[in-house]
Amino acid sequence: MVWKFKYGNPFETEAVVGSIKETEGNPPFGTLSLKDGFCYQYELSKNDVVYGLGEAVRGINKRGHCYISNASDDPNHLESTRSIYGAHNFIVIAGEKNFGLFVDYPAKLTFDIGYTFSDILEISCQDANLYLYVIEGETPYEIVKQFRKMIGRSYIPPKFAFGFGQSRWGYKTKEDFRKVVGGYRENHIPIDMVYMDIDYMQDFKDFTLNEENFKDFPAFVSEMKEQNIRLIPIIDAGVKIEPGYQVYEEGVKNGYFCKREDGSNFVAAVWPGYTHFPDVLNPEARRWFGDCYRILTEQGIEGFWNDMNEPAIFYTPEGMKEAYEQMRECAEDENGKVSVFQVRETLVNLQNNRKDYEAFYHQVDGQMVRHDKVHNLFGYNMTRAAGEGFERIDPDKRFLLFSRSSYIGMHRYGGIWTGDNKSWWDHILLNLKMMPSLNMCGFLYTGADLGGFGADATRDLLLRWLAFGVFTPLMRNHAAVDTREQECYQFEHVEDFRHVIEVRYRLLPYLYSEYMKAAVFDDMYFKPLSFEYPQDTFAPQVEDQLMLGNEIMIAPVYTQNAKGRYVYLPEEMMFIKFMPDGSVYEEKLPAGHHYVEVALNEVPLFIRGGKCIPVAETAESVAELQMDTLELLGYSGAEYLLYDDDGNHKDYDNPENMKWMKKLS
Ligand code: MIG
Repeated sequence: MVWKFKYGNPFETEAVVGSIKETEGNPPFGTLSLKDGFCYQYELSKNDVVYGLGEAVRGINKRGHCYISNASDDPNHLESTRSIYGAHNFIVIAGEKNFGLFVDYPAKLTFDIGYTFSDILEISCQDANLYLYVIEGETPYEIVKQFRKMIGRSYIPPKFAFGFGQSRWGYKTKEDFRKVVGGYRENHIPIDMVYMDIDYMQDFKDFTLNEENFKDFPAFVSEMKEQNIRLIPIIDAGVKIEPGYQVYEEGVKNGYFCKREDGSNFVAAVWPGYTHFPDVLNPEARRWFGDCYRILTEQGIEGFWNDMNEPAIFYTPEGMKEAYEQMRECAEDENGKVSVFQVRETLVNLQNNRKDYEAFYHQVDGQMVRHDKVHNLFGYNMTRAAGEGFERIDPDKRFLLFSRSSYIGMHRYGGIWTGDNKSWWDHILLNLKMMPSLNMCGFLYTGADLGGFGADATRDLLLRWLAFGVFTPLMRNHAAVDTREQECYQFEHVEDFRHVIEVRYRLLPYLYSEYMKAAVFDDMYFKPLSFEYPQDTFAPQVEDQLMLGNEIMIAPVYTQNAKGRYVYLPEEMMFIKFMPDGSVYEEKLPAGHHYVEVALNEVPLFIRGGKCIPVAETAESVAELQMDTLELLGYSGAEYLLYDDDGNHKDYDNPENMKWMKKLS
């Protein structure tokens, strides 16, 4: 059962597909006030759990803190951080009553989930112009499935995107890329993708290539493809202001950039220096920006990552002018009236300043819409631009696409990566907790920067993180410039890394099959334990284990120097470890609490009672995977429904993609 309420004059975000009849009046649960903006309250019962919010810090159970939907380029993902890149306004209350709430509102929105008062859930925002959806269901899992039907099928990447990828901010030349590919191929560590960060561009101009370093780029793309490597370039939101640069000229000529109130093009500094933002909320401009991707697809590129699309702003000329004035005042000031600290504050606040977001406009249906009113839709529509562009470029082909910023609705066009985490043990756990929440909001193709983006990775951290990353649809090692090099071959005993990544490829038929079933049937790939075991009293408290697909549970090790971990089994399961010598350790464990030993170079998982999973022989790339020599692991007599297809086309609903397999002994 779904209720849709309309308050004021909402902006059409197109998060929800298809039409749902509107209901008049008040939501069936909780209380609503429209006096001072929008304020919804619900009194939580003692044991109620609150799920959702997609990309956010803290637990799978979101109760006990305050979160703000306000797409932000913030590289500090701390417990106290209230906003990061995504704005995913969907929560599920589970307990006394079970219901979901989706607040379709593209500006700043606050979720106070038992923060101010421990039993009060309060959702509030300034303008009461929004749609509120209330979804009732038997269980939180049922509610999520209903919601997922409302928002449309999740994005499906090509199969190669389920391979392993290496990235680093700082690769500049063909030689840099060849070195990375060589490092993997020579050590026989499987890999399918190498990511190109901003340094491949000429002066950080979107859809250009550095003229000196990437002469004859199509030949280089083929050279890589011959080794089963896809190059995946980054695209940033800001288009460099530079007369003569084609993308800039076209945007200016056609009025496709975001405008100031006076109609001039809004200017913001990002990596290229001063840029304009493509007005991706305007369908015509979106079409144009999407078509720009063709410049690279025509050279053989099959995947992209969209960055800086909150959109991030380093500073604007207006902000800079004020800051200079203050600096001058401070320098000339003899009575200490302007403190240096005040100046420092001003300089820090140049970045991602609210004032700047209030100073530009989008053109939607002939109306000028002030950016801050629709702020959370920028990354969504930049990625939608690309996704719609690919449909025109080649309607039968799947492209790899993921974004940093997002809003619900974007899940139909691309995946996301979770942005600038750190090489911290805590962030392995944060990575794990975000995954099911993201799945609830439709984002299935997701993953974190494995090994951590900021700070220096250690060998053990990377190994443990990869042993979790084996299971995330997007499996990418990425790091920031000036951090310790963390490509797998940079560490001693490379064979351990080879083994862990080989397990990814061995499991790929299963992981791909479960991903595809989740996408095609609007289901979840990662689930909290409580979704599978709604009657279990411990399950809702488990925050460091996940159900994956219908057959397995995962429980990664995420503490340094640990030799294993405690794990909770809601039912009997088969404990599996992929051992470094290629063998598989199996042990049936009864329901309950256990301590399991897991060495740094082993990959653990648990097969649910009576189930089995397909496992392949390892391969060095997805293209080399043998699908005709699959073996089944798990309980004898168990059956498994395998989904498979060619991985490139969109024939998802063909019944021939599914076949039953049976484990005989
Ligand atoms: O201001 O392109 O999150 O993955 O390496 C930093 C450089 C810009 C932020 C992305 C990160 C990427 C980096 N980018």
